Amino acid sequence: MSNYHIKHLEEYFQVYRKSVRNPEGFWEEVAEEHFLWRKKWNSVLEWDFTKPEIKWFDGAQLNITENCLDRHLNIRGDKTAILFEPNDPNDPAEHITYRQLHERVCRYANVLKDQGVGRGDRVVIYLPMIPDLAISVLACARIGAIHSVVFAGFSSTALATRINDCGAKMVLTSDGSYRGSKAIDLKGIVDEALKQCPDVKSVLVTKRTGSEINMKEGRDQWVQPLLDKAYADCSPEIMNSEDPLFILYTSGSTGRPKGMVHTTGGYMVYTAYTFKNVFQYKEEDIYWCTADIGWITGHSYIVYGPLANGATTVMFEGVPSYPDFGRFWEVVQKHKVTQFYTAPTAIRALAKENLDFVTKYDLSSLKVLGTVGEPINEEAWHWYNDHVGDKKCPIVDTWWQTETGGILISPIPYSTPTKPTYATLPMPGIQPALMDENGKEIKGNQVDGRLCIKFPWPSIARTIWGDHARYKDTYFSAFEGKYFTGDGALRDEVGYYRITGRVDDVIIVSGHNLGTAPIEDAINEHPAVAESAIVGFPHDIKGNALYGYIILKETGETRNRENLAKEINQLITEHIGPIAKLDKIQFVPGLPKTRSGKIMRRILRKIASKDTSNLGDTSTLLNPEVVEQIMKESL
Ligand code: 6R9
Repeated sequence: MSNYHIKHLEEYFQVYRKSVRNPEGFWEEVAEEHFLWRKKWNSVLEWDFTKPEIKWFDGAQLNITENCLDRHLNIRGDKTAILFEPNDPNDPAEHITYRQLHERVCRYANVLKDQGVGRGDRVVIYLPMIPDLAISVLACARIGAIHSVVFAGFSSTALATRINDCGAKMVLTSDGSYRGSKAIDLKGIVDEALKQCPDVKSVLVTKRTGSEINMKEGRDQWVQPLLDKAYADCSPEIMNSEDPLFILYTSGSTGRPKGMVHTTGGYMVYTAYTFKNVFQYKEEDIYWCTADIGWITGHSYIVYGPLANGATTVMFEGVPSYPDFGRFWEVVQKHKVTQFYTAPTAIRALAKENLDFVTKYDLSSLKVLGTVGEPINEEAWHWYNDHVGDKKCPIVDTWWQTETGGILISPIPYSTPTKPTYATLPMPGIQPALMDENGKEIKGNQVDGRLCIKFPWPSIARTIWGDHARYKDTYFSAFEGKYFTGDGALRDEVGYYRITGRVDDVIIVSGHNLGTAPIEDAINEHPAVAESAIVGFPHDIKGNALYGYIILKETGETRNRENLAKEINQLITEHIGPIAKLDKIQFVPGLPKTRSGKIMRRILRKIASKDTSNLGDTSTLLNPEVVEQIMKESL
């Protein structure tokens, strides 16, 4: 029996049991049979969640791009690796074969080397969803540089914070980017950010929109002429299994983003393994994940997982609503997509539109549908199942995180019977536990609690860049000896998991994780603002939207409220990006606080969701009169 490809439920249970009984033996077999190592490991796993320290395949040597590119050249060199579908449907799609991708990555890698980038150096990539994004990611990996992709929708301040946090000396970007009918001045945002980043010595620019931009003498260069001159082969840097592959930032409960560090060997093994099984990937498939490579989903399931399996992975530059709401389905029909992986927020937005946008296309190529990023509501699940999958395609509701590197809980198509809103069963090697508030594990079924993982898996993040104490504090301190996910979950009568949402101060808006603290920090910069608190409230399309409670300084009290609200959202756009704008702003005289001075967000959440019949335990509330007034004036 091969552990690598699960084909039915019985086999899943067998493999799962084996993976839990002997995790090291299990992952060793997978790693040995399916990957190219330059040197074998000394030990499969060393771990200690109290330090915390986790090492997979320690002592092994490899280059992940050899696994994603070189080893495919003889068997599938002329197969499409990346199928690029541009923003404008009238522009031709680009089929980049494995051979071409190999060459382009090598050229890009040589350019980076010429610019003085080497092993262990950090490179920030701020590019839209164009081939150079995937190519430059792989080029970094080729030479052992650590990539840190920053989603190209982030503001200049957010970009600067990330560049400085990881100490990058080089930034890769483009002149501009397309978003539906709009062109965005990306280079302008980079220029603005770099005013705060004195260490950045060089910026390479890909031409995309052809718009006028500034090129700073001695710092900025167009990348194409350099690529044209570069040598088309670049031997891979031989990396250790535990060398960092990339840093990817995620929000936390304080203002500073957390640079999650992923390493090489374990990440490769786990993302490839889960890609194969969760999408039941077969050689002739055309797989499409609509995420941006700026998020973990894009790293693991557009780039590394698919390419490690020799798959054809679609890279889509556009948006679901341009030129109209049929765009996704037009692309599925055009490229005969077999696996389609998207976010609940996109499904909800499309489900709201006329069904003709879906029915007019032939979606019969589809075999598996996936969702990720937030809990999917039942209505959206059924719409996806009925109208996109024609009730024939299993839906994989995949639960995982930036920190986990790969999918941890998900059905396996044609094996696990699906159940709407349930991520169902753990992947092989994943040992979930539900914990109560006192730190005790809740055994048995039909229970709910805080979701932890008891045992390491190969793609768990190893640390937070530059702040191991915070890594320990955030993930390994709440429940001793366990990784705490920050999510709540329930386990039903057959042991299926349903993720109920975050239990911390992170709000997921349209699939983007937003920490409340950085948004509040941005608002509090406004000279008229004394204090603020942000909570989420249910929103039909975005899943959650943001509701801001804002206390004005006395000097601000006389200002026009509408203008103030606009200025506040402007500040948020500048500091974080437009995704973090507040849908509702209520100016309040005070905030509900505990006697120890903590804002009682629970109460604010209830008011924002118009669910005030029972505010729960208010015995520690210091100022009930404020709550009365906030309720009276709520929006
Ligand atoms: C991959 C990704 C992680 C948080 C996670 C959880 C939520 C992700 C989910 C889901 C319910 C799913 N989440 N997938 N909630 N069902 N299938 O999204 O990573 O951006 O780090 O977000 O997203 O709350 O903790 P990331």
